[in-house]
Amino acid sequence: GRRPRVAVLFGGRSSEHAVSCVTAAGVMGAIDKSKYDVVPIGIAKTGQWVLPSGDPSQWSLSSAELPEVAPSGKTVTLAEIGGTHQLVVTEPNAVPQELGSVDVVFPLLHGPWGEDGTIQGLLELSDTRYVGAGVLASAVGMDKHFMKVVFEAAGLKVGPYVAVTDREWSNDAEAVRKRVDRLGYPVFVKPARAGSSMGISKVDSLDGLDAAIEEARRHDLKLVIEAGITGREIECAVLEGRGTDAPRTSMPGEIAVTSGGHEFYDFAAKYVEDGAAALSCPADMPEEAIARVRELAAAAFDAVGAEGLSRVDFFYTPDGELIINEINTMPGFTPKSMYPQMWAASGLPYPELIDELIHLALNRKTGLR
Ligand code: G1L
Repeated sequence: GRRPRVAVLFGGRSSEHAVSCVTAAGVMGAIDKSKYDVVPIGIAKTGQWVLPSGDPSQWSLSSAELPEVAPSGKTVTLAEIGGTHQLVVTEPNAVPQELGSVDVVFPLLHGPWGEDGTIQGLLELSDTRYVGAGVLASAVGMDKHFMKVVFEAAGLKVGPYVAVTDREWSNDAEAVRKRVDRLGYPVFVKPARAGSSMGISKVDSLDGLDAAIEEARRHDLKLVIEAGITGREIECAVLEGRGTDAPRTSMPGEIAVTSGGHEFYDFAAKYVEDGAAALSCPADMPEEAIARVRELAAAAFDAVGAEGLSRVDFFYTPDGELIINEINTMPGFTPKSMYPQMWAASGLPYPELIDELIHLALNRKTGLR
């Protein structure tokens, strides 16, 4: 039969546009093209969907200029034609050209207008299958506040935190400062919903709090402020089970920040300075703790109702406690990122991981549809 058509959707309006482009390059470089018909679709920073010109598979973050989807004349739209949704390319002064229907979309988008469930909603409305989490899990995975609420309800241990809305900060900043004070310092001030580590700062005393709040509020008017937790940073990769199987978990990994003097694992440590963050997988932990990490990671995946994949991050405290930090339904996904590396170290190489994710999306039971 014909090869399933896989559209790789990347770029987008968020601050992680370039990361998305580099991720798409990694994915497109590893997809088996004898098995799948791959169609790259770029989203320019303007929001315009385009057929990218040039060769996106060459993009990297180490080059002098950051990769970017250029707005172009070749606009892509999803149109309903004869009862099915198809991709159509429109060029000025040319007859619209049908690209045909897409069997599955790989939505490599992060942040607002992509990771928060909105792209997933668009794909639901157009009856298009897609890799990864659905609308609700994507939205919960994007919101560090509701994520904690869901984890707590599922009996997972989360660290002390306060959520701060725009209304609370605007009407009674002093009450917010008092609530934060009860956490003790240091605290981490974070926008509740923002891609990656944008707008996050560590605050060592009340003196720095207001500035950190104002900085985080540039990214989102809702914030979470978390007590600093002493512990090792342990992560686990989760992959949805096939059919009715339980989620599969990788060996846990540990992030060791080895250079650059980053106080915590921030955007620069993750994406910019080569080798600033190193993963050791499997993490050096007792077997019993490894088993607990894997159980908790699968429980977190189920708690938010994730599908496809998620990376679950924990703190492993000196007294052996595992505190969940967050779930990421759209983790870093270049071949060098933590999620693919943890699977590689657990016996599932990047190309096979991608194949498995596409398989899961193509064979997903759709229920309501
Ligand atoms: F499609 C998947 F598999 F669900 C998926 C989607 C997005 C996996 C990983 C990502 N990750 C990203 O988009 C990003 C973190 C690289 C940001 Cl652009």
